[in-house]
Amino acid sequence: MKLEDWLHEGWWQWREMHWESGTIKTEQNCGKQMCEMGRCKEKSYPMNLPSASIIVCFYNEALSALLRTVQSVLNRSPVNLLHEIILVDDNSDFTNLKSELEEYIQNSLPRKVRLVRNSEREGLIRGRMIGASHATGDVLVFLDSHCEVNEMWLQPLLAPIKQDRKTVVCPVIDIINADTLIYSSSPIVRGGFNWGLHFKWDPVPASMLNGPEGPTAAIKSPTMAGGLFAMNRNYFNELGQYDSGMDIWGGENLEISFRIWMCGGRLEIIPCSRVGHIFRKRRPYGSPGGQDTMAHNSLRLTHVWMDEYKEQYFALRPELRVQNYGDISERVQLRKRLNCKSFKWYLDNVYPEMQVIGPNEKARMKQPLLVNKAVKRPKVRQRGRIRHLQTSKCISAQNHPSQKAGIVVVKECDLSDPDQIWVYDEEHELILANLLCLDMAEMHSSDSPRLMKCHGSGGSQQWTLGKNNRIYQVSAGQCLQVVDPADIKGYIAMAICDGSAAQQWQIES
Ligand code: UD2
Ligand code: MN
Repeated sequence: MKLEDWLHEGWWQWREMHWESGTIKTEQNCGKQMCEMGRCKEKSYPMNLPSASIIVCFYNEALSALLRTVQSVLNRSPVNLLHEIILVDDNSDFTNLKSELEEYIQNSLPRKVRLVRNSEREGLIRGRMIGASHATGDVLVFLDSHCEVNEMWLQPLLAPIKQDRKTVVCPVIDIINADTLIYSSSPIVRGGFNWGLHFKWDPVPASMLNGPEGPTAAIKSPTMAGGLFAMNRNYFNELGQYDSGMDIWGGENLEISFRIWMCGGRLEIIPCSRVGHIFRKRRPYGSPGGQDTMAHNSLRLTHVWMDEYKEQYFALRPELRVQNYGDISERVQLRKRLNCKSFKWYLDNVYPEMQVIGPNEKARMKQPLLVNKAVKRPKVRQRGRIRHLQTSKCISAQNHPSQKAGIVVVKECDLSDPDQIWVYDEEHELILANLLCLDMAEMHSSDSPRLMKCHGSGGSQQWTLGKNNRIYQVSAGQCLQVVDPADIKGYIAMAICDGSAAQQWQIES
């Protein structure tokens, strides 16, 4: 498929998904606000926007994916705004990333594209800092090395930064399928996290989509996914770049998100800027010593930024209380010097949806919204068995539906068994046997969904039943699927939506 076909397919699919995500009330066939997304094309931007330095750090990336990233930026960014593209090779050992890449840049790409090589593996965090230190444009735009930027992607990112240098912006991250490399669009969601310090997607509060600009308005986001964002270069430096004590992969995205909000900036997702990213099923590389860098990096950010709320993390990861995380004094100094607000302030003002239970429960004012929700049960939309079309089996509790944290599996449908009856309600919850809610486990997105007490605040318990008979998990951005239709254990997991038979379900009332 040609680049242009991907693009158009992206726009259409995205409209459909937006419809389906259910965050928007629809009118007539197309849904007033969804149709209004076409208004992105009508938006105009100032001529004299700041110039952009694109930073792409890579380690053992497929040459084709790296070039798709670079080429799409060259093709789809106005020349006057594209100051340079800086590629940082994080000491890859793929042979075609050596002289072949150098020759390609030399012979086939404009001088704006530069290559910096790390003589040792630094990881993506220090790698980006190295890239940024070579940059001379007004704004830094970070991209992963397996992206395709869409048409008109850059101006919508630069305009809000021109208006306010302390605004940090992210495009909507569309999906490039890891097997077919086809580009398709994502619904509009925003960034959150859980107490395991994993990033997650949250639905956007309807009030944010209902302003005069409709769904094309910038959306305040508590966190960023990490890979794709734009930030004024001087502001990046003033705000302390990244924590250079963080290794290889993980955690830096929450760290910079907390830091931006707590130290006087703001973070937004810009619905009119769209960049595709290849979401891989697993990370194709490890860390040099095999260490869990996500835990190391999360520990550092916990100790610097989370105040007493670090107890939330340790309640889930007690073994990390005693783990060494290196010297953080410089980052603690930075927080003082920038006069940053408390983590409690962040939770109360930027992420009030975050639930605090256990250690810090009393310290924090309960959100009245959540209290109300718990009292009133939402209306039932559908009631019945959920059948997996391919195997003709039904979603059931692995053990008993009253067992908290028990997983669900598919079993033979039993029409006389009330324990296989689900309720789908107007809050998008799926409740089994009138007892517990289907919930995406807090810890790892690859875990099976579980039955948990209904909390009434969406997120991990919010599901939509949509096109291709799929069951879509809004915060994970993934679909429910049977792991192996031939396996009698009937395990269910979350996976990237691909419309396959393993992901098709039906509620039978
Ligand atoms: C997400 C982010 C990623 C980063 C990560 C947390 C998106 C789309 N991606 O994971 O940018 O914030 O969360 O840390 O939001 N790389 C190196 N050296 C290394 C390892 C990785 O240069 O030692 C490069 C890699 O080639 C890629 C980038 O860093 O270009 C991000 O790595 P990833 O794609 O494996 O991360 P991803 O998308 O799973
Ligand atoms: Mn990536």
